[in-house]
Amino acid sequence: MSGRTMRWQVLLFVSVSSLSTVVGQVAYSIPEEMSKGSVVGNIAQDLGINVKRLKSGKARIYTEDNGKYVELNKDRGVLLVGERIDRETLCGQTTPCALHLQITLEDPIEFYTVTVEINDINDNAPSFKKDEIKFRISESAVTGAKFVLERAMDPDVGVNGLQSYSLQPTDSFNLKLQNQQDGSKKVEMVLQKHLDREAQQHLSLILTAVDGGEPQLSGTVRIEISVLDVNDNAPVFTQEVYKVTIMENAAKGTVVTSVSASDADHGSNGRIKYSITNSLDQAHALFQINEESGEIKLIGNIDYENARNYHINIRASDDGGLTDSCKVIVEVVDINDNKPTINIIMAAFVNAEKCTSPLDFHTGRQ
Ligand SMILES: [Ca+2]
Ligand SMILES: [Ca+2]
Ligand SMILES: [Ca+2]
Ligand SMILES: [Ca+2]
Repeated sequence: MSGRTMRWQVLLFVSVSSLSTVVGQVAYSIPEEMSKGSVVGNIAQDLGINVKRLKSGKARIYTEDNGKYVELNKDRGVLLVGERIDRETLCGQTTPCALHLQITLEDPIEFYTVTVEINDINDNAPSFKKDEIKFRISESAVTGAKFVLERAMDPDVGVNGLQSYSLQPTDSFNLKLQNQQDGSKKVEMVLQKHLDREAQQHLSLILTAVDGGEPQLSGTVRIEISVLDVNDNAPVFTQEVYKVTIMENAAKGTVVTSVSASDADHGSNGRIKYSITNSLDQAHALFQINEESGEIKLIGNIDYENARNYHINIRASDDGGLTDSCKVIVEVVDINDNKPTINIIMAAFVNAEKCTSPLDFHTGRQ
């Protein structure tokens, strides 16, 4: 038996009834969880009864609920703990918690009442039903938004019961506790600053509940937050202007260049489609862009004598309708195809290889 468990108090009241039957009562106070056989009190001494009288009077002990928590040792004249007493099982949240016993003697009949108050010890830590609470919170959630958390339970009473909570870390969420009518607390976390999925997709917090016992006990639950995406980023091209050159005799299907934009959002919010937005010139007739890859191909015939450059306006759009634009400047490189003398020389060169006439070459080029 520890020093602590010896600190019980004894209250004694003895009175004499008008029927000459000695009626006495005694009250003890012990902590819960004392081991079987621990002394509750020296009942013979406290009631002023000789130990021999306990035996000759066939002293018997009764309890309201027939429990065997306390037993009478007639040889020693003491009350002993009959089985371990768990205050939480016996009384729940009710205080004070007490066992009510009667001791009877025969020849002559005597009747005593004994009250054993069971004091709480801090033998339960606050606990949560689950190990983990999951939230899915949009990155567009406004600051001040509240999220109800689970409450902890601590079956002990008074200071040994649940006292307070804390939440870590505190950079994104603060803890808000609100007293309820039933004496418990409503536990909420309040968003303190905007979430940004692009910066942090997942947050882990720890909610801790503590009691006020000595030593203090605590319980924790993990709070796992998945930040849901909203379309808050527009596509961004890697360059505002792309400059390329192309030979005026380039064949249809020639890849002119590729443009590229990126979008920090997730899924369809970050899926980019490219398009040519020119409306007044020939760009649509001459160039085609792959809407998925951004690759630009030549689909018509270009002629240096018609246009020395083309400005292709390109738009990148995500599925949410946010856009960016860039310009592709295509410089056409002259290959001197209108100078007959050179044509004749070239034709002669070609003829030497292909055995065709200069006239054929000119006809063939058109
Ligand atoms: Ca307890
Ligand atoms: Ca406790
Ligand atoms: Ca986006
Ligand atoms: Ca986003």
